[in-house]
Amino acid sequence: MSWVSFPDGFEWGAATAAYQIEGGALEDGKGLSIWDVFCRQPGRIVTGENADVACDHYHRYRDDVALMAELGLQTYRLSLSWPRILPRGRGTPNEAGLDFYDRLIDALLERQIRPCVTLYHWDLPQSLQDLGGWALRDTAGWFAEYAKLVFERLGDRVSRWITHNEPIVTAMMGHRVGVLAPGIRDLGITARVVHHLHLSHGLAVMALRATGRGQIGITNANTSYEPADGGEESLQAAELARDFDTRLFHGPVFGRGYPASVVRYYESKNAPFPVEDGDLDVISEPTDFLGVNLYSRSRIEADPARGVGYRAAEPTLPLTDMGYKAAPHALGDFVTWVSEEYERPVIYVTENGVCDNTGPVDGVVEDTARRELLRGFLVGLARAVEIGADVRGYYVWSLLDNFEWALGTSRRFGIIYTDFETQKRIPKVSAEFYSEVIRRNAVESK
Ligand code: IFM
Repeated sequence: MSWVSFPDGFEWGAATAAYQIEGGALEDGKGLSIWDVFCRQPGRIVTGENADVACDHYHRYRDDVALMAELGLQTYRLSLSWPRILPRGRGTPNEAGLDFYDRLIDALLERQIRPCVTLYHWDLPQSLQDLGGWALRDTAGWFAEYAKLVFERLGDRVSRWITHNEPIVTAMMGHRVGVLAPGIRDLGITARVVHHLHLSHGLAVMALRATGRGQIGITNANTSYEPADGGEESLQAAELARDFDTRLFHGPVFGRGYPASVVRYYESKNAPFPVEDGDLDVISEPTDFLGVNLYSRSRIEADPARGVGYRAAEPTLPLTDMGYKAAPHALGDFVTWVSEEYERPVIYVTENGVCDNTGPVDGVVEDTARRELLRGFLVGLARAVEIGADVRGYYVWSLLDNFEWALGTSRRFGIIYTDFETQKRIPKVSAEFYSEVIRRNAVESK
């Protein structure tokens, strides 16, 4: 048995998102978000649930912060609910909402846990959706105003900010496939949403710079793409997959604009990205780090019959309870790829985790599938650092089992078990494993 170490100063954390854990959905002046509305539309959530209560973190945040301290977390990634702070998305702020985040951040700091705050993890104020949502260019400006408000209010205590969580999911799942809020299926709208999300990111970065303090980046959702075989066709197909999923969301931020193959595809469908003069400069305003979310890999092969020219090949690995390929090497592979592709940015792994629905038996949750896959991910990450990636920290997804969007509470990602009836929390075997990783700043490679 040997241990693989991480660099001194490497930060260990856990991540959550407001709508997935807070509850208190209709309390203290909070406005409705697109998720509050979406969950009430019949058939949208497989379990028929909503997250009005979720993990009840809105009322139990102090206990949850105490659990974080017991785990030894050094940092915690949370997201702000925009409609809790600005019930109508703009205009007069809700003091009670701001006060909640004040108290949460103070509770973290009292325990020496560094907050990392995401501005947007998918819960757009419904009032802004009613005006057109992310398809409307104005929404980017309103996002920047919201960002400025929270930078002013929380920036004395928060030094790590993330503009968007996984804009690809907002754009594609929310507006192209329509399985997440706001449930739209329209390619033209998707192109507008992609561009306005990017624009809003750049405007928020500029707003933070104007305050003269704090670090900021964006978090993208990623899959490690591998050609299905060594043939030239599969190699090219994997590059196309990277264009459509990875470079579309990294390229503009790193000053490379939209990939030509993707622009061609969208224009051929009469769905152009609505780029105006100067937009690409705003979007590529330099950031301090790149947030990497990664859960799995995909083997890619050519498919000339599909407009995009590629498809996912049959999986060859076992699947997790989410249906993702259990690919321990994927995290290190992707981090190495993205580091080389974009000239070695500072990276935080802002989400990585495993869906494992194992429940308690005699009060113990033996989620060994999660533990072993996490171990594999971390060993791969340590190797990626050894060979040159500048990774400064890691946030496991997730602190707690929570509301997994359209899948409700049917899928569990937490290292702490949530009993949604009683709100009892039980740290799982994976939590013990993670605490040891944190203590040693190293992972055992078996
Ligand atoms: O729960 C989500 C999270 O909100 C965004 N990234 C993926 C997680 C697991 O599906």
